[in-house]
Amino acid sequence: MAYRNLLVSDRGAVRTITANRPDKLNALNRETLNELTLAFGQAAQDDAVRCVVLTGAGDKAFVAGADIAEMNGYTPLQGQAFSATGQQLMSRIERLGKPVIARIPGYALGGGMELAMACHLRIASEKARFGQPEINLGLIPGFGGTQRLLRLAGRGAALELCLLGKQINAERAQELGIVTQVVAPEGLDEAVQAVADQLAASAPCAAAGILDAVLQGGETGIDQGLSYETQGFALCFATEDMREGTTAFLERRNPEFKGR
Ligand code: CO8
Repeated sequence: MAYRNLLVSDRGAVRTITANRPDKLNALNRETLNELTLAFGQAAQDDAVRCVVLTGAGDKAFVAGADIAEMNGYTPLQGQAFSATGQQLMSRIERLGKPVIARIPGYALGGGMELAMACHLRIASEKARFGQPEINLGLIPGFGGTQRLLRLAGRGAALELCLLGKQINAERAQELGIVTQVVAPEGLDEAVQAVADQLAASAPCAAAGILDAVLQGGETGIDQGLSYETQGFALCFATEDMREGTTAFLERRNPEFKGR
């Protein structure tokens, strides 16, 4: 499928989706949000895709936020619809059932930081900058930022970043638990590729079970969360991959997971 604002490519079982508006620092307009929703829907349905990398074109930005020029003319109802579309996209990514890595070369601001936080792992260049600057525009985060930042980094960091609207560097973002790994700009692709390859080679049922237990189970009480874990654990016993993983351990060899 051809997109106007995205690039999509496959390398083995790793699909890379790139927001491709570099002249606007990959800002999310309505069309880009809709295309991302379609692209993630396709990635979810394609069994050959085991891991998704989400990034932005160029080395200056991951995504510098929602498109401010487009939002400037919105009515409240359009703002509500835009927020709902964005939140649906973020939930679709978070609940994809396959690991999603955000590759962050530069700015991840506002809706861009929210997009990165909807991914499961975040690998950033030392040059990356993070922030929720919506308050400087008379806005609040509208793509789930208040909730995901709270869960990732706690109430203190969520209030500090959202109320002060300031930017933080990648090192600080890592200290706060927002970023998984920080690397030199020239090492970003190699680092992302290594993690993506590892995830793509893992057992999909196990990866899906972990995502489900942590993300869905984690939003419930401890008993229900543990029940999510038990269900996911039990389901693995129905897979060839679980037999392969345990047999490979006993035979002292590396497992070869087939996604069955
Ligand atoms: N929207 C639209 N255009 C943008 C955006 C954006 N968020 N960010 C950058 N651009 C454009 C600039 O307008 C400029 O375009 P042009 O060349 O046509 O003038 C181009 O990208 C390059 O940007 P700059 O010249 O500003 O580059 P600098 O290196 O000088 O600065 C910054 C880089 C610091 C990243 C700066 O561009 C900036 O501050 N951008 C805005 C960051 C921001 O405030 N993001 C939050 C937006 S609000 C949001 O995301 C809310 C999400 C929830 C929405 C809920 C819906 C209701």
